[in-house]
This record gives sequence, structure tokens and C-alpha cells, in this order.
Amino acid sequence: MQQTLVLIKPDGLKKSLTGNILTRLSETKLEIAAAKMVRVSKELAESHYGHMKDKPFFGELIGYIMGELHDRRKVLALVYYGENAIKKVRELSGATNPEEADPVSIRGAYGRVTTKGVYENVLHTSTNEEEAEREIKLWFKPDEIIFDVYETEIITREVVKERVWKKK
Ligand code: 3AN
Repeated sequence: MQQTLVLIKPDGLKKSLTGNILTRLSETKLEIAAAKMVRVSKELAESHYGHMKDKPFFGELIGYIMGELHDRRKVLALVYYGENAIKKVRELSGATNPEEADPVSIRGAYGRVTTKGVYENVLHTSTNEEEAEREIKLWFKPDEIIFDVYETEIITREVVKERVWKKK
């Protein structure tokens, strides 16, 4: 059994593709173990794409996942769970470059390369087990995921500052 992270990126949200993408992903018969809308901070974006730091398009990539190119400052983050989840989701999403992706894959059908050369490939999917674990732990807390796949521990922490609902 595996877990994999799926992010529906700002271009996918702006193009109203959430339903279509989730329908395509349901072909895998995997289970959704977690889902939430996330406003992506620079810190989260840079940690997520840490391995791309030296690429010439790193700045654009960070701006893209933060929603700066699409006026949609949010991402839908999901965890899919099941047998061979990483490969199944990866195959359905298609190659990184949407122009090279199989036309019937999600990226092949909905992605594009901008005139500036940014790959707008509508979704992110984890590449392997190690990356899936790193990414899932970056985007989700243990209690936000239905299945306990990774080890957890209980810690006591003094809350220094927290945003709460204002009392009326
Ligand atoms: P994937 O998302 O398929 O795992 P990675 O991890 O190699 O691909 O790349 C992360 C992201 O960086 C891609 N989703 C894409 O948006 C962007 N990217 C990768 N390679 C290029 C490239 N040659 N030109 C522009 N953007 C790229």
C-alpha cells in the first residue's frame, strides 16, 4: 500500500478543472485519504520544489504554485491511498512537459507551455515513495490524513501565537 500527494495547481483551479481531474483520478480506484485547500506560502513553495532550486525557471515555478500567474492564490492538496498509488496516479497524469504528455493523460489534455516557457501542467503528483513521504509530511499534519501510514509521536508544545476566530 502506498500514499501519494496530488496538488491541483492554480491553473487547474482557474480553468475549473477540479471536477474533471478528480473524475479522471477515480479511474485508479484509489481512495482519497486527505483533501484541503491551501494558500501556498513562499516557504512552502520553496520547500516543495527544493530540488529545483538551481533551475533557471525556479522563480517562475514558485510564483506559479503560489498562484501569482493565475490570480488564484490556492491549491487543492490531496492524498491518494492504495496499491501502487504512486505509479497509477503518475501514469494517469502524464509527462511533466504537457506537450510531450500522452494526449489522453490529464496533463496532455489540459496542460500547456506558456510563451515564457513555464510548464502549466495543472497537477502535481509524487514521483516515488521517498518523495511522496516528504511531500505528504510537508503539506499535511498526521490528523488530517485518514490512514496512519507514517509513524507519529505525541509532543507537548507551548503555543506562542495562534490565529483564532474573533469573539463577537
Ligand atoms: P513533475 O512535476 O512531473 O514531478 P519535476 O519535479 O521534474 O516534474 O518538475 C517540477 C515542476 O517544475 C514541473 N511540474 C513543472 O511545472 C516545472 N518544470 C520542470 N521542468 C521544466 C522545464 N524544463 N521548463 C519549465 N518548467 C519545468
